[in-house]
Amino acid sequence: MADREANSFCRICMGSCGMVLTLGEDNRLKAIRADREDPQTLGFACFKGLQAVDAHNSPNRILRPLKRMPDGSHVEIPLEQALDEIASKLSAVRKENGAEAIAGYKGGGAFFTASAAVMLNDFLRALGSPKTFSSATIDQSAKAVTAGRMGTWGPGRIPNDKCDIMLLAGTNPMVSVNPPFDTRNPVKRMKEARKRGMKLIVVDPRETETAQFADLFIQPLPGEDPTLFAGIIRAMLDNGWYDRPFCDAHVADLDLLREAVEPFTPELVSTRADVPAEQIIEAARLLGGSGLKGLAGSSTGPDMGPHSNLAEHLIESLNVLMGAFIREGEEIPNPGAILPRYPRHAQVTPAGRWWEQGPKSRIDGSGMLMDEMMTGVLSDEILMPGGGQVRALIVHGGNPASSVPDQRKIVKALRSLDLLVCIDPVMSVTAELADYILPPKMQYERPDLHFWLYEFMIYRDSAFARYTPAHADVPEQSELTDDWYVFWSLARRLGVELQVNGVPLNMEEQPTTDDILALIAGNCELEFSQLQQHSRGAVVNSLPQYAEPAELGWTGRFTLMPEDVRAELSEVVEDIRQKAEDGSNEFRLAVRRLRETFNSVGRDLPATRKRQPFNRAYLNPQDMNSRGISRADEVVIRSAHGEIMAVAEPDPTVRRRVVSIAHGFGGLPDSHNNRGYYQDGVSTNLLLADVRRETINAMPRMTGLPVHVERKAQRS
Ligand SMILES: Nc1nc2c(c(=O)[nH]1)N[C@H]1C(S)=C(S)[C@@H](COP(=O)(O)OP(=O)(O)OC[C@H]3O[C@@H](n4cnc5c(=O)[nH]c(N)nc54)[C@H](O)[C@@H]3O)O[C@H]1N2
Ligand SMILES: Nc1nc2c(c(=O)[nH]1)N[C@H]1C(S)=C(S)[C@@H](COP(=O)(O)OP(=O)(O)OC[C@H]3O[C@@H](n4cnc5c(=O)[nH]c(N)nc54)[C@H](O)[C@@H]3O)O[C@H]1N2
Ligand code: SF4
Ligand SMILES: [Mo]
Repeated sequence: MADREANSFCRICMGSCGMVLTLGEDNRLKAIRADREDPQTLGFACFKGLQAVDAHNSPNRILRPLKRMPDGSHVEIPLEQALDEIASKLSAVRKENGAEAIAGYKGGGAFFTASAAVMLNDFLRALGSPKTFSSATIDQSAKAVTAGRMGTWGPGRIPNDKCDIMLLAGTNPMVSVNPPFDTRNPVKRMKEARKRGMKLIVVDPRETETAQFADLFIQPLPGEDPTLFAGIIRAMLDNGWYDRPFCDAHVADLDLLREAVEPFTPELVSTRADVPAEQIIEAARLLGGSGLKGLAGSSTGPDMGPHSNLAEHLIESLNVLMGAFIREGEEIPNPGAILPRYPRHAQVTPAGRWWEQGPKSRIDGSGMLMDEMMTGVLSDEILMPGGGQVRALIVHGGNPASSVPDQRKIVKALRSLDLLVCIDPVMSVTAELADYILPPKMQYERPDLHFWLYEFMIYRDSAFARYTPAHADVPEQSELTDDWYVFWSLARRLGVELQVNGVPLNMEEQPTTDDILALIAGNCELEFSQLQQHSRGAVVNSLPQYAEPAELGWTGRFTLMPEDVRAELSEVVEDIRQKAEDGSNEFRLAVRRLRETFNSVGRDLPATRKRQPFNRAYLNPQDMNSRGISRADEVVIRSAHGEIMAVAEPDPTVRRRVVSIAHGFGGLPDSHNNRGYYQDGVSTNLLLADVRRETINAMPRMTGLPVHVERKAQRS
């Protein structure tokens, strides 16, 4: 059999790039390229996605289930035996400590496996445990908090391609391929938007690849978003630069907002965030006073800093002030392909504060968001003795030992468990600690659907859906699992039933992955068998949907300054008062993504290692000069919590007093397996504490922290 080509799409990130695969005679992945004819991504693919051949054929890939021996080594065992043993341990934990002692954590690898994206939640719920944690709550869960405190607009925000102006804060979509900007070939979409005249404001401590397109580039100190955005809001309100009719009709408490932002004069904001005062006024004018329609969006920068929920709340308030929403009679761009359609009334659904109902964490009383508990308390949930203490953890496509702040603490917690199971294709730092590692099929070896959980964020202009069959065979001599099979077979062994999309699964006869995907796509207008025929995906429902008028007598309004938000803003005011002049020359840490890795994923691939052998500390060259630091020097970065060593790299795009360094690197701390910085890099989570968490989502502070940076003393 000669080589053959097949269409599929990448499932590493939200980009969902259309790909052309070459399968060899052995039907294994042999080559990959971006699909120029892909209707959505138009020939784009990034470095990470193009490493798929190496990833699938990697010598580092785990090919058979592993069990940890008392001496810490891992030995291969048959899958069914591993599942028997796991089931019996889970059963014992449940009997002894209750269902709540069983928890799960899921990460990117789980979210992007459509058939199993919510299986962990469903499995734990079936067992009677609310304890699903995920990477979402150490990411941008501030967005869910904001929706829950402010309220939401039924038909949604105006689409990107209708924006005359856009503000992007703390996001670099040209590299991260992440919302709020269009994820389908972002560079091309940005160039098109600029060509049709869209104005762009970028707020970032680094002059990013995205900032290079900006008309107005604001480069504040990291961690100052609440101050900066309070200042922009104040300038908008002061000058009447906002959509008054919209706000009169739909905002409950504009006066409270006005009052609360009063202290944030341009002068104060300028000093505190270290940006020119004129830029604050100019941003306010462009957003609200220029007659341009558009929106403000943010990502990890504001959502990981101090007072991240407040920062996000203020940024979203800009959208309300601009009235940046789809209005009555306008079309809903993607009303739902696999997610069900429902009527969209041009009205505000008031703040739901969902976390106030339902189970609460015994650690800090935080409730549930997005059907999950907060990862900020995961370490404590495991370490703190008492009723409900977590004793068993299933990690699905995640790497908490790498991704959770306070690395030493989470590693200590993971080590202390009675049972740790990892569903992961490689020996991640979390897998190193696991009692059982169950290696799954990799992306091109499994049938899949598009990232249906947030499909409207990817397929922005139509009800588009996409299916891919499994194109590549799994490696010879491997015993890999389908991710869902782990949950299905454990549920069966433990005598509980799983449901998919509300439909009970047959627990006697093993379903296929396609059976599960068909249930997930149960609401789709197009029959699943039809969807399977479209190798580049299809618009599955071309009936347009429009924003309907508000319901008669509807009274819901946005709340822009509820009491808890006001209290957080007062804390910021108090902070500023206490150190009125922040004249110290301390640095601040800034989160960032790298082109070549996806969090910890792909780090060990040969081409990646060549470009990013370890995570460099990017510093402004002037700061380096003034401290006698040269390129490739070792520097010590010290926070109030911890200290790491990294290699310095001059980068003029980084503003002064900032150290910009990526997470997702580093071996296990204090372990003999740790190969050291020059092999593995270092975890920035050694610098972060999991205390001083935000209220509601227990979000730790992950950017904008004060750190000290100095050249490492040379040993004589
Ligand atoms: N200090 C600091 N910490 C951070 C961040 C930060 O900016 N700074 N960012 C945070 C954010 S935004 C996030 S989202 C989290 C990421 O948190 P995680 O999702 O926990 O971390 P990843 O490193 O992305 O781990 C993904 C895991 O999935 C595995 N995997 C890859 N492909 C597959 C697959 O097909 N199937 C399965 N089952 N597994 C697969 C990978 O091998 C890897 O171990 O980190 C957070 N932590
Ligand atoms: N190549 C690549 N792509 C990825 C990932 C990856 O690891 N690599 N990770 C994926 C994941 S899990 C996520 S969540 C998304 C994240 O997507 P993005 O949020 O777009 O991630 P970044 O590219 O790091 O952009 C964050 C920006 O915030 C800036 N910043 C840092 N601190 C602050 C601050 O306090 N305030 C402000 N205003 N800005 C600040 C940084 O300089 C950086 O430019 O990316 C996804 N895509
Ligand atoms: S941007 Fe890169 S990693 Fe993301 S889907 Fe596209 S090719 Fe894959
Ligand atoms: Mo993320």
